[in-house]
Amino acid sequence: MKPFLIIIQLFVLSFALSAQIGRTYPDGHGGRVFFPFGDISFADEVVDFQVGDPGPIEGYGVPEPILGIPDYTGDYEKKYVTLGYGGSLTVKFTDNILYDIPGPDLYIFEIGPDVEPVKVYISKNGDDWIFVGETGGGLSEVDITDHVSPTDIFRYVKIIDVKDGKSGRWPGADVDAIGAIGSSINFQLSSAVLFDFGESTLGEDKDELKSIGEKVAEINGLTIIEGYTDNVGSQESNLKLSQERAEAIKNYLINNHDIDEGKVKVYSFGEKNPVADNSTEEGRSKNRRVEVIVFPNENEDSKGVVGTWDASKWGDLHIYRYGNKIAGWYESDGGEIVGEMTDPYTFEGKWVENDSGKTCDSYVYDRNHWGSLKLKFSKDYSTFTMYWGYCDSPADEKGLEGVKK
Ligand SMILES: [Ca+2]
Ligand SMILES: [Ca+2]
Ligand SMILES: [Ca+2]
Repeated sequence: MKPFLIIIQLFVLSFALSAQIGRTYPDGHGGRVFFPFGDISFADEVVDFQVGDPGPIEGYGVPEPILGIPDYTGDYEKKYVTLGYGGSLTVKFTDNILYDIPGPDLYIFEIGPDVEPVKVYISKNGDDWIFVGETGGGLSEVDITDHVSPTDIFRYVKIIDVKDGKSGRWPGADVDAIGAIGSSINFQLSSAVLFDFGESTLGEDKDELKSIGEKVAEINGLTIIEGYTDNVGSQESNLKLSQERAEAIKNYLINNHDIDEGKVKVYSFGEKNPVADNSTEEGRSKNRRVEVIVFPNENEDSKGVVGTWDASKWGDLHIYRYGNKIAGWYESDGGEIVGEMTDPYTFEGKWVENDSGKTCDSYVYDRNHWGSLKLKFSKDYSTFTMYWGYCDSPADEKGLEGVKK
């Protein structure tokens, strides 16, 4: 029985890690957009929806299809929300956050032939809103740089239809998904599991904390620990308790995992920014929490791989990077690459296509045409040589040469 159990464990581990690897998603208009943290980058909860007037035909004025990864493939699938004329929708990120990175930070996946404009607002707490721009006319990405401070963390996005398209059966903007390109992981820890009521000494159950510690150590970047309480007791005692609990988590992490104390910052918020209703016991329990946000460690090596490459029969290959994680896409057959830099000049990972001519037994990114891929870059990053294989076989077949454009 033992070998069997080990196999299961390895499978679960590799699946959990791959869910965080950056990848590109179709933008609905023929291109692709890279999200450094992959599937978790997208909105997780609908907070508020005010359908516009006139509204869409029945079945399309429902907000939930906007959550998760962009999944609209065409026709009459109900995988998007139609806002209606002047409608507004507020979503929240829970397993990730939005922050400012170089370039665009937020992407609104609008579908349909006409890109109908929406005004975009962001918020830290769901109450105070910052206007960050308007999409439309082919522009779906928003750069929040001019409106925020570098270390600000946002969890809410609101879009409001600007009343451009009134006619037809789908008035207002049609939105498939909202994603944070400038994103990072947000771990939520329940105080009920970690601490006795009103206490700030860690209890016995540390399983969840241990697994978070391993991930924080692996990502190895700036880590922010935020403490929160419910609204029972004085503001002052709640601030103190949330500070002590956040400190307890910090001490556990730096004492038990390979995490540099200088990279960990602690903030206490007391009863501010509740995630649930404080008038019920269930809600108060959810509000008693510690959130751990870890920013990726930017690796300055191998910057030269980023950009557009002329990859002969693959067409243009677009490569994006975040830390050591690499993702990209190429023009032929819906091609996509994903993997990491194993040294400053070597990419190792996978290619995925719609129909490569050979079908694999398993799936990568929902497709069973894939294989192994290695790109060896020249020292000045002007060219690369590709090595590849089908499915699980090693990348030992010499393939095309790429030239930086
Ligand atoms: Ca998410
Ligand atoms: Ca930015
Ligand atoms: Ca959708």
